Amino acid sequence: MELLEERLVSEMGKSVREATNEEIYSGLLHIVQTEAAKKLPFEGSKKKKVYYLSAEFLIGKLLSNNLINLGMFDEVRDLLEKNGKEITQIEEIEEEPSLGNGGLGRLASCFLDSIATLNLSGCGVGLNYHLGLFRQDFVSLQQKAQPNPWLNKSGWEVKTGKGYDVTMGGKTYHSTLCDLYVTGYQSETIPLHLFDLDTVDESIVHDGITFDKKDIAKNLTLFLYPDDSDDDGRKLRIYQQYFMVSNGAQMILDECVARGCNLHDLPDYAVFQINDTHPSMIIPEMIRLLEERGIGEDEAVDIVSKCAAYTNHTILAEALEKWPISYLKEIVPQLVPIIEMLDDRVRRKFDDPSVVIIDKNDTVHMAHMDIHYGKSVNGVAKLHTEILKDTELHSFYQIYPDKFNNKTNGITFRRWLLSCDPELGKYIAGKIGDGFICESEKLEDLLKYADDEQVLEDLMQIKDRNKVRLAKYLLDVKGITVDPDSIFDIQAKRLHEYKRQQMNLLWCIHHYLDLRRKVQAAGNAADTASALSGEPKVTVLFAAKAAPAYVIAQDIIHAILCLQHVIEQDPVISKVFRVVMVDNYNITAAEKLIPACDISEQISLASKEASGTGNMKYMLNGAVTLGTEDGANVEIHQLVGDDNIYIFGMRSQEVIDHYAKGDYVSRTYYEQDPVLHEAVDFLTSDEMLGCGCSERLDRLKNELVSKDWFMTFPDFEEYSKAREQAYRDYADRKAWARKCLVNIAKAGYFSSDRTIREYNRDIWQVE
Ligand code: 26Q
Repeated sequence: MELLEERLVSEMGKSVREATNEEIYSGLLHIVQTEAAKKLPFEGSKKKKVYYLSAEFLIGKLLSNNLINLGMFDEVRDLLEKNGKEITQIEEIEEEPSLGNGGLGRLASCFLDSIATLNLSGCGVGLNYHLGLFRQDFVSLQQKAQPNPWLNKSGWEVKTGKGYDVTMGGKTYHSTLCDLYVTGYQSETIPLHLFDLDTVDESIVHDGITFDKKDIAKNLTLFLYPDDSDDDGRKLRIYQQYFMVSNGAQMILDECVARGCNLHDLPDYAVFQINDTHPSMIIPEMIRLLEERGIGEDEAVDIVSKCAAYTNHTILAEALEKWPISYLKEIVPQLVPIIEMLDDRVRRKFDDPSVVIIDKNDTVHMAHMDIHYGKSVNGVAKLHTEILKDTELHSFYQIYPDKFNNKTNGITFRRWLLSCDPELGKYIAGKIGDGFICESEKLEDLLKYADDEQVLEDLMQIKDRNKVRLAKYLLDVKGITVDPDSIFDIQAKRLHEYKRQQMNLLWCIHHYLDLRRKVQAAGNAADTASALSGEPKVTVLFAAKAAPAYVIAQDIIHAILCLQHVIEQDPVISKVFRVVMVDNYNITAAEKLIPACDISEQISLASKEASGTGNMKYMLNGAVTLGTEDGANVEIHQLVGDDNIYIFGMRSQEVIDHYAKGDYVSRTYYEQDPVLHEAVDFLTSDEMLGCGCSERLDRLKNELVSKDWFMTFPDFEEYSKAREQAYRDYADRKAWARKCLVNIAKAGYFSSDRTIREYNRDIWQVE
């Protein structure tokens, strides 16, 4: 204690009591950095290393997480308290590094935590975006995207002084490399290498997030994924990707040579995990660099094919990256002959147009290159991997059955339990010991308390306090009032039609109309109060960012905000039912929402959500899932059993069959189901149009009635029934608590430590 206080005081030059929150933050940051650096492994102590290549790392705030991993959190919290300060206020100083869009980027960050925790030899490789994923504001009930700087105050980045030359579009750029330290839990630190360009100029951004997409020297690492709705945006994406992998490949070769590799034996020194196709150009780039260093073509292809491994995160066709070869000729002409050579080898071996790399329209299929020239292809949940093998990648599965494998996603329990819900973490440790933190399946020991009334009540009280904590956060930070004494039913994730926020919205409309009918039937004021007295009190929380170019997603956000507004105008109904859209969903908001959740909405159209990882976070924090048999929900269902989850809707095979036959007609449902009809019509009712934009609301209604590509109508009735059943069950506090306990106890399987052990066992084989 003395030591920490002395260090902090000497960092700040004043006592803890006198210091401002900013000064304490900086002081702690320096101490954490020093401690983290001491735990970097000695480079060269282990031969083989995994390079986790990813265009996204959704890191989240670092201070508390690092304090926990370094075993300093409690000491720091107590020291601050002793001096009249609160750790939560210090946390607020930090700007969140949002260098990712959603699931894929957050997964990459959880994986680095687990690689470090398991003391495996590895690192992350990515880009140092100056502006993270846009900040979302709501203006006139619509999403407005604003720049999201994080570097100014950060201080977490360590300039390495290293850098490489990268030639693209006829010019050579010299990179700079900064590292972030990723601390493991009571273990080593590993680096996240983020490449950058010194000439990037934040002042070119204007009017929200608009900027000159052609000025590569100024914009290369300016933004996470610029809008790729136009050609210049798409080309900038290729520049970013190549910059990332060329730097990465040069660094890998340097490091391996320094560890004693002679390049012929590169597969004994390096494995690169390709996180979706965004880093796929590492394959031709590495072949090019090996050839430049004197290795023959056949051998270079062979070496790279033994080092590369590819993870697929989506089966949505529109998200599979395909680039016109003309773009590559313009930006990375040095790779084109290599990609053509790789394609030629495929064509000579297989007489099947569905497995070529360059198709008849001169489009390059990045995933195809990964599968032919990587040693492993994995999906991210059992169902997802089966669908890849049976349908999307079936021809490849027939050629390379042994390359395909499943790695069900996981989450780090350090951030997603210990850090976001410290009270629950401590409580569990008090009951079953803290072994579960690293041996997650020990959480099952909690099951022995499944019928212990005291434990069940304790769990509910922790949840109640988390709901109060969320209510306070929403009020302080977002100016939103919610009633902690209501069911918190939450859907927080990127806005995408396949995730079906619009189906949740339709149910909310339906529920509102039902309540309104009950109030109207009651007539006078005294009766109104009793008309709603038996109703469950429910707060539906949405949080979602929509890609700026994704029009219908913006429309859905607008419709949710309009409904929120309409209900807020109704003082009677809003006592028992509220819809709240939380702005600017990010890791920080997730860490507040998840511990406070009662019902976790995981309602994607079956077959569309590769895995989901939010579903796992809610489960671990004692929420009950309301979901479809999709992604990892299937595995959650198997683990907790029918009584501890609410499953509804079409199964994946049924959905796949409908798409194959093209026989789904949404209008029929609209015409035949009066409840659905009424809810859909409300989108363009006088109340909604009174505050909303008719163009957006008309378009959304029309989209649903004439297309509904993600089949919300056929699932609507079962969804409503399951949801209403969950609300009724919630009334039995003890029975509900038991469901929460079983969910927590069974969540051990979803630790990213388990996932990373499997990657290492089956693909990486690093020490
Ligand atoms: C592709 C082409 C052009 C522009 C952008 C993209 C692009 C960008 C981001 C494609 C995909 C992404 C991100 C995908 C993603 O986050 N997928 C999610 O990955 C999670 C981790 O495996 C899964 O849990 C989710 O189910 C999956 O949706």
